Amino acid sequence: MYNFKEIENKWQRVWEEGGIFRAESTSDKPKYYCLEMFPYPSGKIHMGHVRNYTIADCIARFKRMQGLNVLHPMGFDAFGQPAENAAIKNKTEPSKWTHSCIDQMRGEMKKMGFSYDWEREVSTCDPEYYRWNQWIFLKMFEKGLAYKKASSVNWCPRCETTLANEEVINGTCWRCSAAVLEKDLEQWFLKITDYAERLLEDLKLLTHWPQRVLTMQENWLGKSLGVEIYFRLSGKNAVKPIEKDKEIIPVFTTRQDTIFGATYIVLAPEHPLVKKIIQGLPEEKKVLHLIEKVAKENKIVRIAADVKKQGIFTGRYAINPVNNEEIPIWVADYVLMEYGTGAIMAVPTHDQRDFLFAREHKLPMRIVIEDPVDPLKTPLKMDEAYEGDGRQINSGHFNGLSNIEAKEKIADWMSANPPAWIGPASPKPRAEAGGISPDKSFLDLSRHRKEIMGRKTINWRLRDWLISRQRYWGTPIPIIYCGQCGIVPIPEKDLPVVLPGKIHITGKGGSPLAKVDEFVNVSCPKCGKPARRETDTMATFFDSSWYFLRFCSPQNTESPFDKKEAKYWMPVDQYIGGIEHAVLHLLYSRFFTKFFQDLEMVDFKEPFIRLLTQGMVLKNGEVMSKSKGNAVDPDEIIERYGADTLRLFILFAAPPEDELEWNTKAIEGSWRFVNRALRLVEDFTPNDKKGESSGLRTKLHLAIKKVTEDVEQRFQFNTAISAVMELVNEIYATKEADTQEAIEAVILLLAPFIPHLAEEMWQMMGHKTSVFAEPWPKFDTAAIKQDTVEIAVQINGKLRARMEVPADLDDAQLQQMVLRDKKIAGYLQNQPIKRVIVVPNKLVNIVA
Ligand code: ANZ
Ligand code: ZN
Repeated sequence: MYNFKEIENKWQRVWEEGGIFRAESTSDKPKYYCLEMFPYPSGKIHMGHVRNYTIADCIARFKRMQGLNVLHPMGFDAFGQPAENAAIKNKTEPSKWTHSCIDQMRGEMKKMGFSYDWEREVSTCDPEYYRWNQWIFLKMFEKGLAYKKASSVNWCPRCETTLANEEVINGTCWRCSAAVLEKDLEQWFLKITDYAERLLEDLKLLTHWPQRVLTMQENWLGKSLGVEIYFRLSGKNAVKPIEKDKEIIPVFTTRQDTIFGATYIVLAPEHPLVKKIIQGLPEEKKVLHLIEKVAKENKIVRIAADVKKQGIFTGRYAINPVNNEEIPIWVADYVLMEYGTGAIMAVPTHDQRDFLFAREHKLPMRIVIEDPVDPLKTPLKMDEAYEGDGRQINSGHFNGLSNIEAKEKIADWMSANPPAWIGPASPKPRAEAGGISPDKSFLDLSRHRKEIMGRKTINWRLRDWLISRQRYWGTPIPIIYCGQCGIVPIPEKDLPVVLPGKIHITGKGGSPLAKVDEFVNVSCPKCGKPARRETDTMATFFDSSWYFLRFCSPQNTESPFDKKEAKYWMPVDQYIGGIEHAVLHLLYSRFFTKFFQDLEMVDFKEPFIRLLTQGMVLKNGEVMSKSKGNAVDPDEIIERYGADTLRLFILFAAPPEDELEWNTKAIEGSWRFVNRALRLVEDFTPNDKKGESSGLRTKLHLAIKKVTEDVEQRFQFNTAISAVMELVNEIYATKEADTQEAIEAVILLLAPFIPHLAEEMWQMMGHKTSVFAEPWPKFDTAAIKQDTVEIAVQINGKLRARMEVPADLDDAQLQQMVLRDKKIAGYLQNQPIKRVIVVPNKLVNIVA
């Protein structure tokens, strides 16, 4: 039973006083930047944090011992809504509450003995931090990347704030789970879509990121190669004429191979054409009613696969440019205005959503891609759409081609040829079926769509990033509205725009800042006349999109970060955090990095070279969490066993990327091992058992090799620790020389895992300097080589085989090994064995 409290306290003090984790860019050692995702300061740290930071700390300490110049910083992602909720509940100011949470969390991290360079700590709610958010925003504004637009946004009625698409989970708010609505508001956006191509392309550089994160990023960007096809509004049923240039309806499709199977068109309810084409028709009222209804529905819900689609016929028709076919125009909620052109051609036979919709509304269908498995089907016999590949049928001169080939051919044909209502390169309009007007004058009004059926386009799923929040506890957006000058950016010299204190937060009725007159009323920086400040604050994801750069020069007062320092430390060599940030935080950080690259503030493309996403901590198979009531408080474990035992347990229980099941017994096991290792040192007397040695030395060097490789190549801490455990057993079991070398190696090998006790043991062995100033032990290849020997195997005195076997096996082990060998068994052919003669490390003779 060792006094972990005293020991851990002592070493934490020594580390702090010695400043041994201070990172300096002047070193000539190679740098290593180890970073974990900085936390929201909710107050206490939970087991998920402990796991995340223990993994990172182990890596940082290991790399330091390997001779690298390590930067391992920590800070706090300190803006955000919980501080406002706490303010309402406890009548404390958000800043007070946040700072006390930060103090508490920092204290808990120190108790865990994490090797942070605390001199670099940053908090995003510090004006010296968020002034640079404002600076970055202004740079983006200057480059046209920050802009304001009225838009229909996701609105959480409970939090009374807008949400980014990413913050809507299954139609509900990610924070409070209320059903999300739509609302029209003037909002600030960042034009991340300008970077879509680079964000996609550079995923190729991220060869040390988990594949699933790369896939999630790729899907989020959602690049689609397709064709914009120009349908034409038919005059049929028209009551009022519309502007000529509105007569073309572009639709976006990725399946131009199915163009001959389009049997109707669907416009998004928000499509500007809808209200125009229905004017005066009997359908008008019903259509308007649907538009109104859908406007209130959340978009993510609208397109969900398991939600029933609503739609209605407009009374009007469109003409397919490839065959002059007149098909009905519908309005339905499953088409969104934000994607593509806000209009689709529906192919019910080859698109499942269209299929269900067409069945429901008895719309016609036509098969145009033949299912090779079931070629004779008619649409009536289909029970679902055929979305696979096959030969083109019912597709004019493309019949017989594979659809994959046809996709290319059709795209090329469409972009080079006029629509069917003009006729192939014929200057003379010909009479056409279906009462279609031969009037072509409209074509001149839409020049880019002139005289072609369609053209290839690219569509992205990625939308611009909505950063406005109607919240208090965030970075004020540095903009002033002047009646005369319009939108005026705040001059750089006036930054930061500081949040006013003493504010009354109610959680209701929009932005709290809008109610603070002294904040709102300013004079225009341009003309000096009375003007108003923007009262929205920035989404907190803005804050965390560049903090890793701030850590390179946290006190810099000239710019967000010092260029030279960033050049030295960045990119982050190892980033560690939760999979929940796989899309947003990582995408935004990548976007900011590319923006800084364009400003020539950094000279690399990607911020994080390697990414490790640690697994969840579970208890009884469920994710440990306060709300589930199954959380184990790290503090309690530290009280009872000390931080080292907790660290060892966390690292030993599972590989970092796997889930970790909490196990009280296993903690006991770690506790026992820690004590057992300590006893080894306590019992050691310097000059016992000198002499030439053998087995232990080999095992020692094998262990060094295993631990080094497991940690370095795969972060397999669990197998590394178990190798040290075996080595400790060996030392206990061996009564020979080399124990000093072995014990000291054990201490060094354990140092990244149980740093406090390792220091203590190192001192007990008579050393005066920190164990973390020691180089990581190197293995001796010669010592390992001795580990195997070649033996001869004879049967009845005749040499039958030579075998490589571990050295120093005892007779029984050696005999067993030889008899199990396939080749030997082949010679023996089940003959009864009379006797086996063993000469250790040399020979086995079988008498059969
Ligand atoms: C005809 C078609 C036939 C389609 C077929 C699919 C299969 P991605 O890959 O996501 O880009 N689409 C286009 N714009 C839309 C909108 N605003 N709202 C809802 N759906 C829209 O998907 C492209 C496909 O999504 C397009 O290709 C279109 O349906 C639909 F057998 O066009 B397709
Ligand atoms: Zn002005």
